[in-house]
Parts: sequence; structure tokens; C-alpha cells
Amino acid sequence: MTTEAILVKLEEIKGIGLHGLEAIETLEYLEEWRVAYLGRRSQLAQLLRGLSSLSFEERRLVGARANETKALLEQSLLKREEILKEADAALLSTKEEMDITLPGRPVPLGRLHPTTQMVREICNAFVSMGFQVVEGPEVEWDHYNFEMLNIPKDHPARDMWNSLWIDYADEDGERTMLLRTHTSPMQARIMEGMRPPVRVVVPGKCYRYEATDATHEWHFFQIEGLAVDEGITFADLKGTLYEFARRIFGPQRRVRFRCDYFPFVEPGVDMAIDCFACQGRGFLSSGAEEGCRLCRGSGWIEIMGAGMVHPKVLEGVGYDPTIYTGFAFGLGPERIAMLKYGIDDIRLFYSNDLRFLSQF
Ligand code: FA5
Repeated sequence: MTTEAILVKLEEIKGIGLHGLEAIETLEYLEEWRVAYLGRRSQLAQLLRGLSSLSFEERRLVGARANETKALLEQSLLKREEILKEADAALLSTKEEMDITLPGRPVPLGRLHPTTQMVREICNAFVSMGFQVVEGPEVEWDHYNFEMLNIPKDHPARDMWNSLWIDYADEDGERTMLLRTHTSPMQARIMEGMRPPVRVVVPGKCYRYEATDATHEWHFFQIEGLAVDEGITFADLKGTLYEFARRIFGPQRRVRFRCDYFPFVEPGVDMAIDCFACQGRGFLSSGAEEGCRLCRGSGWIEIMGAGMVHPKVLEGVGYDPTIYTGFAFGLGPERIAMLKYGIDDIRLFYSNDLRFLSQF
């Protein structure tokens, strides 16, 4: 082939190629065009391979022109590819238009367990009165659960707490470890570890070997409170617990303290609030035959045990009871939540029923 003929052929390839490229509307055909005009078997590639038969001068002229043609075709290919991709993207976005009137998909939300919410609310009430929050072990020694609380072995008061013992015995064959039956063992643990003034609340799980019913679980939470310092009196106990009742149940609440027995306090009391269903009247409407179901007609609802820390408990941890005095209390947050939210069965808290749990 002469130089002239090759140059004409190059012009022809360029012209037809560019014309064809303009007509291509899809990326798929673009690839076919690339193979046809720039591939190894394309006319252009064959022309370039045939240059070896030309003289040096002719090769320089034709080679330069062939390279220009190739570069032009390559650039035009890239440009066309860009245009087609943009057009594709624009088409896709119109096809996938978002309908903002469609309702969103619900996202299942987790939340805190009602007991946890109640525990936090109660602890916060005491924290705002200057108490610290402390936690302790659920598997406890007999020593702390009973002995340090003035409940020696064979003391009849042990029957107040039906215990779940751990299968572990000391060298005398005595079972000495149990699931704590209340949070009171933390009283001794805390006092052993610090000097007065002490002001703590201890939330935590407790276990009792008991049949369950609407107000009793075999595992439940308690919140223990302990305040020890010089000159603490029963008036401090009353004032603190009265303020607590007002914060949790509202400013209208009245409180009542009656004698009760716990071996680790003296005097011991149970604290009750006036029933907020019947406003302490014992019946819901005047003339009603049936008494209020919440307080069983008494007008009062017991919410916790409390008392002045027994001198023997103070002595046991090395505090001088002639200098230091204190008060302690223990309450059940599930029972408080039941009162506050009208829940009629404590077993609902631990039955994992979403219909109940999702109400809180
Ligand atoms: C005690 O456990 C004492 N440690 C409380 C105490 C602390 C008294 C400090 C004096 C000074 P009691 O057994 O009454 O007391 O339990 C206290 C609270 O725990 C109860 O008022 C109740 O709210 C809750 N409670 C007790 N047993 C159960 C149970 N089986 N299920 C759910 N809550 C319970």
C-alpha cells in the first residue's frame, strides 16, 4: 500500500469511526465500537503493523498521522463514555424518585426495664439528698447476710428470710455462702471500709426461697439506705424518708411509721404512705360498700422497713455506738413501681412479656 493510500485510509477510519461513535446510545455498544476501532484486530492496528514495509521517511510521516488518529479516537471514546454514563445516572434518578408521602418503616426501639427505671428514679431522689450509690455482691457470706446484722446462727429471725444456699461448706461442714436475701449485708461491708460520715444507697438483686404470688417474687430488687454520723436521730430518718415519699409519690403524701422488728435496727419501723387511690380514706367513694382495693381499706400502704442502726451492728464494724448513730432502710422498687403505675402482679416484671414491658 502506498503512503498516499494509507493516509487516505486513516482519514476514512477517522471519519467513519467518529461518525459511528456519535450515533452510539448505550455503554454496551460503546465497547463494541472500541473493539472495532481500537482493538488489536481493528483496521487501524493492521495499518500500523504494515508500516514496517515503508521507508524511514514515509514511516515517520504515516506513523505520526496514525498515532494522531488513534489518540483522537481514544479521547473521543472517553468523552462519549462520560456523556452516556451521565445520561444513565440521570435516567436512574428519575426512575427511582423517592415518594416522601410513604410512611416510614418502624424501627424497633429498646428501652430500660421498668425495674431499672424505678431503681434509677429512687436512687436519684436519694442522690439529690446527698447519698452515694454503691453496689455489692449477690452471692454473699452468711457472715454478712446474717451474723454482722445481729442475726447469729439458730436465731429465730433467720426464718424471716428463706435462703437459697450455695452448695459449698467450710471445714466444719457448715454452709456459709448464699444468694443474698436482702441488700442489708452491704451495711456492714460499707462501714468496714470507711469512717463516718456514711450516706449510701445500695440497689441490687435479692433472692428468697419463697413461693411466688402477686406481690412476691423469688428474685427481686431492693434498695438499701444507710446514714451514720455523730448525732443522727430518728428525726433524720423520718425527715429523709418523708422527703423521699414526696419526691416519688407527689407532694400531697402523708407518711406513717409503726413499730416493726428487724434484728439489725433498734427501734425498727415499717413506713407507710397514705393510699393515693382513696386519699387515705379506705374507700373510693362516700357510701361505697367495698373498701379501697389498693390499701385493702386501711388507708395506708406499707413501702419499706427501716430503723436506727443497732449498737451491736456499729460495734461489729468498729464504730463506737456512744459516738455514732445512724439509720437504715430497705425498700422494694418493684413494689413501689406497682403502686405508682397500678401494676397488679409482680411476676409481670420478669416474665419477658413485651405487651407489659413496652408500656414503660
Ligand atoms: C428486709 O429485707 C430488710 N433488710 C429491710 C430493712 C433494711 C429493714 C434496713 C431495716 C433496716 P423485708 O423482708 O421487709 O425487709 O423486705 C424489704 C422490702 O423488700 C419489702 O418492703 C418489699 O418491698 C421488698 N420485698 C421483700 N420480699 C419480697 C419479695 N418476695 N418479692 C418482692 N419484693 C420483696
